[in-house]
Amino acid sequence: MLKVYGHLSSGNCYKVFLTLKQLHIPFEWISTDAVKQETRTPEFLAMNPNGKVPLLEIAPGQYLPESNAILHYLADGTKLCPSDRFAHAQVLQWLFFEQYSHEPYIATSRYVMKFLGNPPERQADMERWKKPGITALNVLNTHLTSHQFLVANTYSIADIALFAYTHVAGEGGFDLSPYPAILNWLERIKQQPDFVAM
Ligand SMILES: N[C@@H](CCC(=O)N[C@@H](CS)C(=O)NCC(=O)O)C(=O)O
Repeated sequence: MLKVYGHLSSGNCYKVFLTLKQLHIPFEWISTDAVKQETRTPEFLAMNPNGKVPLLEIAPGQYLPESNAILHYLADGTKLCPSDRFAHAQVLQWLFFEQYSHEPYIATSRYVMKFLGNPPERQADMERWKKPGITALNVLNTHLTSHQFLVANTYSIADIALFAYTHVAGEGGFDLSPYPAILNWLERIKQQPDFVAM
């Protein structure tokens, strides 16, 4: 059975949890709390030298880190990942967008506010992350103004990857009220079969 090392307060880990649930794939969840440094033990570093969750154990000794690589591994060939070549590439486009243009600003702001208590020494970071975070939300909102879902008007792992930290963006100080298309899309995702909240 697949094993997942992760913590459900992390959006990156929640993405994997939601994908497994919606695909009805059995798995064992091994709670691993990054805030408590449980990803930095010698045992964990032997499995993922990058010291981060989520981590998928496919078979004994066969590990896959990086949330969006895990989503692709799980969903490829299923209803959550289109097989059409262009649509498939568009899914990857949004997964890369999430990791490069969205998560580094929106997830990190949430981490500083929710888990570190928004300390004064991180205010310069918070200020620096605001503009690119807003840009990412604008990109999403503009696309969703004319699309029901991110790719091919069908719910996919692209939506799961972007849902994870967008729906809790407020916890990082990003107000979603100026983005009606995002708010409607978040509601559509919550209506999907076997949806589970974070
Ligand atoms: N790009 C990675 C990011 C993973 C990541 O940043 N994980 C955090 C929790 S959300 C973590 O494990 N941090 C622990 C650390 O860096 O020590 C992914 O998408 O999986």
